[in-house]
Amino acid sequence: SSLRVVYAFAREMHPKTTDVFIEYGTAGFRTKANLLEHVVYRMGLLAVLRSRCKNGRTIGLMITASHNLEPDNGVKLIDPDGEMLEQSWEEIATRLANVSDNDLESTTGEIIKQVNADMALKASVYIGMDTRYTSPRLAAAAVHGVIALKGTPKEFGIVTTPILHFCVKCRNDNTYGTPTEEGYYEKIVGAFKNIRQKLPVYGAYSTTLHVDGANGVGGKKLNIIRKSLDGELDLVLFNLGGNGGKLNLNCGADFVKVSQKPPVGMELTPLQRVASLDGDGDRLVYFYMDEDCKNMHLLDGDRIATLLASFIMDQLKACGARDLRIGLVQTAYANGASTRYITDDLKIPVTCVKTGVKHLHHAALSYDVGVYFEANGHGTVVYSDTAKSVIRKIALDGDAEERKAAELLLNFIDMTNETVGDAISDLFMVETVLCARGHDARHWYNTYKDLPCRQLKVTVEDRNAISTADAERQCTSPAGLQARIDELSSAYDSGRAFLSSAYDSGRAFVRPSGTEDVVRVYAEADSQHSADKLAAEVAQAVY
Ligand code: 16G
Ligand code: ZN
Repeated sequence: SSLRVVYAFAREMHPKTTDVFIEYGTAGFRTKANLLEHVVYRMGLLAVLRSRCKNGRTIGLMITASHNLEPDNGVKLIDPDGEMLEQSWEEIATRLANVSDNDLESTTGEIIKQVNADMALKASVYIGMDTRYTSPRLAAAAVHGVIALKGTPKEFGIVTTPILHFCVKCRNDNTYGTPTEEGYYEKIVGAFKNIRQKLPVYGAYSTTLHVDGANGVGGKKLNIIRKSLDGELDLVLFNLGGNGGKLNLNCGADFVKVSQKPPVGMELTPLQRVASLDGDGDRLVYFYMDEDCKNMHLLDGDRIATLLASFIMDQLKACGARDLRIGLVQTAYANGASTRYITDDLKIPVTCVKTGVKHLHHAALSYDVGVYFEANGHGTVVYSDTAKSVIRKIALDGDAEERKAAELLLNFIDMTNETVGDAISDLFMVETVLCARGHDARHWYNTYKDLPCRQLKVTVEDRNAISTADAERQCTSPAGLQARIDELSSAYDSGRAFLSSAYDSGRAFVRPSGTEDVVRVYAEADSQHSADKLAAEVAQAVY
């Protein structure tokens, strides 16, 4: 049959050259780029099957390894509404990626039966890639995979991961926008400019923003956007990939968050607000240097979440939409001080879920307005249909003040990439809130004080010997480990006197990484010394 030819072609063009087992993890497949060609080809095949299972709706395929260094690469699939691939398909993806070339044909046949894909249907796959030098070759392998099963590929070239998510969503739901990079700018940047034209610049807010582009795709896109901002925001861009700057190397959101150091390749100015993106533009953190440029103050995902949630809540009050339920979603990595601030001061309910964007996104959908962020800077806001229609109605029938707040909210919603965390969209949201409040980075930083914390990683024989429950806050195996963690933690002070719950010891947890062969340890206490010590003790207990 013609499929025979397809599989023979795969063997020739994208042969499996390694026996190393590879798994579709929290963020798709990710490893050294030279081990990925057959995997990406097969994901091209799988994307076609997924599209057919979704009645021919468009599926996304993104080539990126996000914040990893240049030699790595990866691939992940995007479902029709712009969300991550449904979990039950991760196993299928893993199976297809690991079969031998000889078994590829029969395994594909079995999968077609298993998922009940109607091979007579059309299939459409949107393909994007980041700036890595290995990406074009992998994107070509994806295209071959899609064509092999008679799907229609459309290549977007170099785009941020969130731009591709946005385009997939728009292609399947044309009320969301136009499925092109230009359509994305039109909607997101257009909404930002609409708001800013109505907001006076006042107080401590300055329109100058420095940006660390991580030498990746996000900075490049901001450079395109910069020219159309009409002075509403003065972007000064660094780490755009020129001058020998290496992707994510000592720069970018992950480096800044984990090392708590400013990125290389930037001119550091005292008190200047800086936004740091990751390599594929789906994470954002801010920071500023103190007066003498010695200490860095980090404004991470927890800070962005609290800033956005408090602002949106104020606007909901101002437009009289009191029945809409706003909620915030975090993971165990959220700083305890942020959780305390949200529950006790903002009085917004918080849900804690497992690490990984899909878990946060899913939990956020249960609110009318769901704000979700990982501490590492990945997050966004999602709005229910009810929320959107209530706000639209107020924008028409409210009194003058209510209409004004509702109109601002409608623009704010348009500025949001609701499909996934998006550094560019988040950056415009943060700038809107700071401008509306006349605040600089110091005001923002002083809303609450972070608890000292420490992260460590431990290499063990088998990281999967560790299992967790309660959103990774409890360790259920090996036996006795949780009791030991409790015992160690209770020797420290929390430093965070909750109004709502009487938490008074230090806090620590362990979990197996979903992206590296390590166990991660997190500890938090009332001083840096205590946090460091607790983390070291827990790491010892794991080892
Ligand atoms: C992936 C996840 C990210 C998570 C990280 C944790 C997505 C798109 N990305 O990068 O959300 O924070 O993994 O890594 O889900 P870890 O399991 O190695 O700690
Ligand atoms: Zn990323």
